[in-house]
Amino acid sequence: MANEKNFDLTGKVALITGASYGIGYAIAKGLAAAGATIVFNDIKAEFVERGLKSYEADGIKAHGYVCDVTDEDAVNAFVAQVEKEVGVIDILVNNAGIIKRIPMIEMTAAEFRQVIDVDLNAPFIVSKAVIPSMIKKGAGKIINICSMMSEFGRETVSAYASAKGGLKMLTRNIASEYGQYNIQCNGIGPGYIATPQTAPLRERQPDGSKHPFDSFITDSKTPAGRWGDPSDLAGPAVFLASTASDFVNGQILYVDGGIQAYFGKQP
Ligand code: NAP
Ligand code: GCO
Repeated sequence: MANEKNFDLTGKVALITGASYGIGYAIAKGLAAAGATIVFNDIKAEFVERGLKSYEADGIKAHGYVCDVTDEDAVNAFVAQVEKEVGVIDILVNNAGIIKRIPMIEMTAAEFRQVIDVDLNAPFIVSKAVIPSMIKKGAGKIINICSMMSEFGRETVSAYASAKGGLKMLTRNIASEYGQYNIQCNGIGPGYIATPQTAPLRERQPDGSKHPFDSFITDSKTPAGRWGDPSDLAGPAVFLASTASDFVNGQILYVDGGIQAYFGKQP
């Protein structure tokens, strides 16, 4: 049936930013399994190469490019190149991100700006670059990778929380402004996921015991009692990339093992 809504992404081109490993890679793998053609970028050539090898090993023919998502001219040239070499981007996942864990009064304005640049300005830049072709095509899906910090604060992450809170509102605004063109923009808010970004929070202590933050996440904050695996994000991403979610717009889907629902382990 022509109007049937489903999870099939056959024939769709998906760009996942910063997807040579980590959450982006797992989301790309999920989208590929649903039929999408995968395009990804990374800021460093060596990581694009490494990513291409991983995709190949997983039986996925991905297209990898070097591009810094904070550089507007580079992003515009990159999107034009993808449209020419692979096709119009049907699905954009704004995944590339950084974090700096520094107490706010010790953080420089330059460090704060750098986080805002990658985690908030870049999703604006990349979305802006793909939306015109989505409008022409009459459909498009944008998924912004938000965070627990889109809702909560915590010590040392002022820049990250400001950026991810802003990204939630950029998500709602893209939905509001471009929903009329059949473009859906939603967010995924991962809980604490085991990737290189969070590795410092799971480092073993000199005496071999668990990092206190690791215990905090598994024993006090997450009803599931574990860290998330990047693969936990694949299904939600397929949903938000597919026609199954055509009437879902401007939402943040928290994939967090229950953190957002929970007051914390009672003493
Ligand atoms: P990660 O392991 O650090 O991977 C981030 C990726 O983004 C890397 O491939 C990195 O490339 C790339 N990147 C950084 N700056 C870039 C730039 N300017 N241009 C292009 N690529 C760039 O992080 P992750 O844990 O997979 O996180 C992915 C996303 O999910 C981020 O937005 C993060 O904030 C968000 N998130 C993570 C968690 C978690 O618990 N892990 C939870 C919630 C949200 P290089 O390696 O070359 O620097
Ligand atoms: C932190 C984390 C964050 C989280 C994530 C939660 O220091 O609080 O590293 O990056 O992992 O964003 O959703």
